[in-house]
Amino acid sequence: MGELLVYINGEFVPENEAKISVFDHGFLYGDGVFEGIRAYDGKVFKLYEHLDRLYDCAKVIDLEIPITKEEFAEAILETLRRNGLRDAYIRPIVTRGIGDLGLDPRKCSNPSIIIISKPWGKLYGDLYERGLKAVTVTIRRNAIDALPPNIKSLNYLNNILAKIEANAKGGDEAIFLDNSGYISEGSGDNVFVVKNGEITTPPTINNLRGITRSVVIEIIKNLKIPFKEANLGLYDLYSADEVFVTGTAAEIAPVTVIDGRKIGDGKPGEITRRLMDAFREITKREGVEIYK
Ligand code: PXG
Repeated sequence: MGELLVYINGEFVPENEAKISVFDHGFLYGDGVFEGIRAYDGKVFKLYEHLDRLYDCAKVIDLEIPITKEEFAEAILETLRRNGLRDAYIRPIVTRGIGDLGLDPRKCSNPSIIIISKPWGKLYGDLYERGLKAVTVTIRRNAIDALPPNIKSLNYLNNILAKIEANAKGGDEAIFLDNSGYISEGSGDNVFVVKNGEITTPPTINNLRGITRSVVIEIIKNLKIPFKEANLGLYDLYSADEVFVTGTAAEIAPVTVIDGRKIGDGKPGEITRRLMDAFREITKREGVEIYK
């Protein structure tokens, strides 16, 4: 396969020529929104759910995406076709566009639309079998009244600071608390806790409304496993029988150590495994066909 093509504002450009202006406010200020989507075996998983979130996030930052959702979906599918991809990671990005060096978004008249796609396998390699070591981090998740964590914006510095701290502490993933001390989420995934057969995850006021989170909640309900959304604290994390994280990149990943404490017996739990199996089945079965 030759060089992959990147969609930029309606054109397909080879990767090494895929460039954006230094005056784009996405670059200058992290002013824009993005998505991370996966395709499994020729089908894009939850394509319209990701596009709904992208358009909602754009609305929240008062950015009008200049093409329709249907056109965006087609642009994603066409990007995958031109690259001959069946299993892929897809990164749609919409920035405020080119403006001047001031931060006033009214100076930006044309949002930039970019779609990158790559072949991509498992995020955490053999950690799906062994489990992740997670660490809680000192840096708090963006306050909901400062930069709502529900916005999947190009400004990921909060998440990157968490990742830096996790790396320094030898963790595979960071777990954020919010300013009240409640569990928020991972640097790029949502957090679930299993205790006495019941699964709990925090409500989505202090974390991203993960698409994988929604899929996992549906699986939990179909399997008739007791479930609730509730605020969680450090106590609930450390004393859990099982903990796992969910995300497009991570899929479902067991967490077996948090801050040096073994979770349950220190091995990926039974319920987590059942959910991982069910999730794999759904991603095989469902999705928008790329090559019709
Ligand atoms: N929280 C945050 C902060 C995220 O960035 C999730 C939760 C999970 O959401 P989804 O909709 O994916 O279930 C995310 C998503 C990466 C990468 O390269 C990270 C995400 C998505 C795609 C790639 O690490 N995070």
